[in-house]
Amino acid sequence: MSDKNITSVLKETRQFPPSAEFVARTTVNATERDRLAEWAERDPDGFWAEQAKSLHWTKPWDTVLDWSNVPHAKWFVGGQLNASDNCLDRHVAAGRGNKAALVWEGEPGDSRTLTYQQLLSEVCKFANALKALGVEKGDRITIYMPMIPEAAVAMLACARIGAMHSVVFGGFSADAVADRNNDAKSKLVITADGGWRRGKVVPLKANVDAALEKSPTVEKCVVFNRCNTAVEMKAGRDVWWHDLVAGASADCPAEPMDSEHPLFILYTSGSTGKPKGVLHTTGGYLLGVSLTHKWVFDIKDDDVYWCTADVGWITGHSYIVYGPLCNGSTVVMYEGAPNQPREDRFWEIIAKYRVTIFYTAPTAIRAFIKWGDQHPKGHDLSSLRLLGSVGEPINPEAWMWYHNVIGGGRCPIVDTWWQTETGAIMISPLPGAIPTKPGSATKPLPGIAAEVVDKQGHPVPANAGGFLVVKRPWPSMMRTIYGDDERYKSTYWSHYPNIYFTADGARRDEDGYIWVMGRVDDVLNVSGHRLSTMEVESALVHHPKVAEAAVVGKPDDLKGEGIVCFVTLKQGVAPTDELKAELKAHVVKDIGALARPDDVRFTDSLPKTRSGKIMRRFLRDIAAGRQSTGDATTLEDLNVLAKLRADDE
Ligand code: 6R9
Repeated sequence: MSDKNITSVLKETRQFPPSAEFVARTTVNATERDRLAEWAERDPDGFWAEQAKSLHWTKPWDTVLDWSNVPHAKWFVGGQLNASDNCLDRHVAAGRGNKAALVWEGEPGDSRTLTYQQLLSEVCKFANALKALGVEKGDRITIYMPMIPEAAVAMLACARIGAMHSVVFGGFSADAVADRNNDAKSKLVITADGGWRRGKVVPLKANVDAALEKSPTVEKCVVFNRCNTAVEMKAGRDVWWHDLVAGASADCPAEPMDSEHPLFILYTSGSTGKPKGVLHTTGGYLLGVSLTHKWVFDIKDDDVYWCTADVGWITGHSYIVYGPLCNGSTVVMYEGAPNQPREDRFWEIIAKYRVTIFYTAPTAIRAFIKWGDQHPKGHDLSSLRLLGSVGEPINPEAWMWYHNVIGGGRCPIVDTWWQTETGAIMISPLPGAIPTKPGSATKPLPGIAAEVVDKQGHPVPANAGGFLVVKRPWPSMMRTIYGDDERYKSTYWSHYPNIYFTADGARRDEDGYIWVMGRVDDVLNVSGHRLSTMEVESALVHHPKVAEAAVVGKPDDLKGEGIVCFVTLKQGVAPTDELKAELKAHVVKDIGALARPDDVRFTDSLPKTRSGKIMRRFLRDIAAGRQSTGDATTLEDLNVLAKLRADDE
């Protein structure tokens, strides 16, 4: 844990109960919520067993939870199911094949709708194509795609045959793709020539070409033609998606998988070292995402649901693909940027498709506020009935703007707290069951034993700060870090015995509402994306002119946190502005554009403790332009601090 103080300065007293009209239609009202929460507390296994009946199992389970090998949970042991069958075949078999599954809009304005029947047939063809390429159950497949329906098709095709997908966000660099290929020992990469972003084509295939120079385990690469750009196709390795599926049969029965069969790996940043491959398995994950999607979004058959995340993040996995499709919902998917061609693109999409549920991130909301109310006000947003937020704490003022300007004062807001590791939403309002408070994710969902505790693991008194933990296993929890059980144990389970450590600080108010305050480790939250200060430091130190680097976050009105790098140079290297630009570009090449430093500052030395640890607390204060309040008695050389401050002036 870092030295960040967990103190909360938020004092927010406004409350917003759902309207009587919303409550009248809701799936889980206050009474039902209390009943579920009480049941889950009294009899967790019985509660989860009953919920799991909502999935289609080809073989029933024998044991609900096996927690004998802590912290590696096994859920619904002995049961078999297939995620792709649950997301597709089941709805088609129930006569809902003609319902729209994906309503997609490309950035240039092209659009496509795939019904459940059509999506099933695309998935089957592609699954057969993967089999023809030699993909087998248990193989790892990297997916590096733009936001097009084929990204979902590729994921579901893997699930259908039991291959584990590892989706890499399209904004990551070639080096980042190679690292993930190598860690997972991927056999195949699925990509596109490119994808549209802000009117330009992101060269995905060219990045893959560079990555594959350093990815010895990858044998084949499938390329979808999205943008009609010229790409190099390496003979014997690269194949076009359209050639593969042209001859493929649309008949590919979903293979029953054990409940604990791995469904996917998703890499995320931790406080140390390289990104971790968070592993999720089939039964528990699918239950977690479908149940929370149903409860939190109060989903009805006629809803048009839009989550603006990218499938490269967990939010895209759980709330664009698996959760909503498992519930048979109509999902809007958009390829590009929110300000292309103009700043009203999202509102145009909501009006065009009559979106009823809209789920986005605080960083996007802050950008909308900056762009001005005229953009949403120029469109008919009356179809909206529920709004969601995810990725970072939402500032109360951004919440109020979202509520008034986008929600017209009538839509409940679900502020959903969860993580890549938790798989599904953990703390959130059930919109028809609880009054919301701007900035609070309210209470843990029924079945989720989240608490705020002190360093010893004791619950803290009302309004005191503490660490957010989860005291009981839950079905969609991660099972391990791929290939590194030890790191899984030490990262999440070594702070408190048998208790999951989230690395977030929080407080619980006098009504039992939880206010998440952000990370207590060295993980930054830049525009809702997780980045480790260590990763950025490693990238910098990797540059031949850099001796040492310390990276901290600083408050940023739009991005939440900006990246500030304190760099000491090797002897004889001149600290020039050109070098600053070069170092920023170097980080982008190593990790991706999402990690571009906002500020590089050269310094002769970094503030350290006597044992040589960099004192980030001071650097954070300097980066934010604050006076340090903390204790500097352990600082090795107080002059360093004075000098860094002087440099700042
Ligand atoms: C889903 C997702 C997880 C971290 C998490 C926390 C922050 C996410 C939040 C929130 C406050 C919310 N976070 N949702 N903080 N309120 N509603 O974002 O997963 O990318 O793994 O990030 O994001 O700090 O620990 P992931």
